[in-house]
Amino acid sequence: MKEYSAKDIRNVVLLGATKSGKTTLAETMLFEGKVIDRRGTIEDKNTVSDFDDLEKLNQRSIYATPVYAEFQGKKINILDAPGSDDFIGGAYAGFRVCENGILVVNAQQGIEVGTRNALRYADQYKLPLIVAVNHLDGEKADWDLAQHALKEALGSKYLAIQFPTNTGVGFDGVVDVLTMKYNDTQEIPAEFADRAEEARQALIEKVAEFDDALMEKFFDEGTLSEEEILSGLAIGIKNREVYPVLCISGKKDIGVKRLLEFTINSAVAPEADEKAAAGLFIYKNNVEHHLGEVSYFKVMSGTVTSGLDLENPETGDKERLSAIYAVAGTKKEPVQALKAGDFGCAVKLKNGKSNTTLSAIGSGLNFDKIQYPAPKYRCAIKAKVQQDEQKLGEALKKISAQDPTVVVEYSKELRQTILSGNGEQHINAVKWRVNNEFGLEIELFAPKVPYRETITKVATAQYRHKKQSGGAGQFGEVHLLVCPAEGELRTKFPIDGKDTQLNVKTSESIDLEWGGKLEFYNCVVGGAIDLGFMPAILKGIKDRMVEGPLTGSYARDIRVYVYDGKMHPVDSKEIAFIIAGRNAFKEAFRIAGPKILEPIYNVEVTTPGEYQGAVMSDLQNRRGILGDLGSDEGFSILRARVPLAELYRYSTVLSSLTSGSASFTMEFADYQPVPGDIQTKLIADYAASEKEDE
Ligand SMILES: Nc1nc2c(ncn2[C@@H]2O[C@H](COP(=O)(O)OP(=O)(O)O)[C@@H](O)[C@H]2O)c(=O)[nH]1
Ligand SMILES: [Mg+2]
Repeated sequence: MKEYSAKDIRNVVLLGATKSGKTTLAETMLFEGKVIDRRGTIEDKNTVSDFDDLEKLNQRSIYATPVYAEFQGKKINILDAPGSDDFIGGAYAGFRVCENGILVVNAQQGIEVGTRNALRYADQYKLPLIVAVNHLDGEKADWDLAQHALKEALGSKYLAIQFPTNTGVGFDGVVDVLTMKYNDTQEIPAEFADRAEEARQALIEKVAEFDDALMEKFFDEGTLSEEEILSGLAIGIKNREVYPVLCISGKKDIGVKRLLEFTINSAVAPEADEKAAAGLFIYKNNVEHHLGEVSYFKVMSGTVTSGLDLENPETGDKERLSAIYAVAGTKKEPVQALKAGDFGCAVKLKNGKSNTTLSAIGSGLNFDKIQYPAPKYRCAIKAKVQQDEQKLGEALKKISAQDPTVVVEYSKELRQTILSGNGEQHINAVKWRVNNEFGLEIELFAPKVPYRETITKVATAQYRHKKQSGGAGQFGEVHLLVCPAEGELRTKFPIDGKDTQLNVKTSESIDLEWGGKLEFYNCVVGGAIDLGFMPAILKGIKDRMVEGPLTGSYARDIRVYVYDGKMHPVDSKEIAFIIAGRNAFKEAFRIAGPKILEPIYNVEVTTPGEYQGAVMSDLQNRRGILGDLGSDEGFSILRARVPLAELYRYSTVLSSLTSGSASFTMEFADYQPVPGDIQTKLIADYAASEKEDE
């Protein structure tokens, strides 16, 4: 392969709804770009792009796969991104490393949810777009309908470059009003001449708007030359003022060559300096048959050559690129050099994980990372057989290093491993990989909720620990009072029926690791307990707060006053006061109006207006408290405070409620008491599970 400079490179990410034909288009582009000499199909499971076992099994893209085409002396790097929100991580890589998007629209479906999502992402990531209306050969292809829907969705950015002369199974003609040719090289048939002329005029008027000089010329002469149209178009595309629309059938290889040519002429080239210090950014990492670990990168700066020594600027680790390749899916061609702006891969790197920079030693170059969306789906995971737990941990670590949208963490509090991802299908894909690639059987289930416990009233309790075992005995007695840790410090309480003034001798306020606090006051008079035993009593209380008396959850926001007790001159030891402190606390807690608190999340749902009612009532059924309602370009934005306990599988439910057209975010807000009936049930469940453990 020849070496390409940035001006001869175009990087595009294919976007669009699932099944709009992105992978098929990539295959045809490869074919037209002479990278392959035979086209595979989704049905035959032999496309260059969907080569992963899981992709073949599902007959759809799950990961972003880079391919390329060489055409008219230029190179187009194409990232075939998955269309569904469950696998959106791959598209995020595309937004980071591609200067352009090609939005594939299915003419049999019109504007789909996935199309709208892609348009939203393009806005968010300021990605210039070219629109390819595909499936024009499909039985149900309807150009008028597709065109109408596109005009509505793209608004003033809509700009027709082509129109089909027929659609459906016999589709075989495209008029191009930029080249003024029919099917690339032929004269436009007479019957379409007027329509072509009209569309060309609209095109010229539109592109004149993008540049003052062109506008002047257009006013003077009433037209623009081919070259001027192209230059205006390039400006409009780059500034995202226009989304040019072209017509294709990826499957029948109609219009694809012209789409490549259009991309070369009009899409944005990477801006990068091949003479600067070398630096590359790894946007994807994968384990592949026969190769091992493959790191896919974009050269961000300078020229990357095989044998080059680089470093990871974050760790200082050195890394030699023993070989580099140009990649088209499974096809990897060794090359000597790749220049700034180009795509490639390397194998078996030590620092080869996704989202890593490797740059010239000492250059300090470190490129912005891909900012993945926060996970939307959480579940607990465990190995079916206990002995596999360690292997499972290693497998998950590998999977999440390749796919950073898979997040794995062990929760000490819940004693569960929590697996999070973009959606239920995403998590199921992880399950499949763990099963098939690592040979482990696993179970996925609802994660426990991190409840908290606290008290609402004042209560006192005392406990005497006494043990006579042969020689030395154990003795400790603690009297204490508990109350909620809120408001001013109170020192006067009714104790045993009389008003008692407590004298605080020493105090300690502890910020608990799990949130909230414990305040501890020593108010013992007359040396009833030695000062030296106070830490033991405190330890006993803290131990009990780790496993709250109601449900075994962390306790928080409690004041404890130790106001009396007893010692024994010989048998009083630390252990005795730990036990006495723990039990006195438990007893007092039990009668102090204990409450279970649950985590509440701020949930924000963005949904097409038509589903607003359904989404709202579903949130209410989840005990959600609705907040203010907003709107944004036809979408409703609903905000609600919802208990975490009610949010398991929410992404799946929301998706089915709205045909996949809504998105949401969730963020921890605070802890609130659970309703009485739920508290009763949680306490009963905990008591039952404790019995089981005995
Ligand atoms: N009739 C027709 N079918 C197509 C076309 N492009 C793709 N398909 C079919 O549509 C389905 C989805 O295609 P695929 O390339 O996997 O879509 P992707 O999900 O966007 O990558 C497959 O069955 C393809 O054979 C096309 O231009 N015309
Ligand atoms: Mg695909």
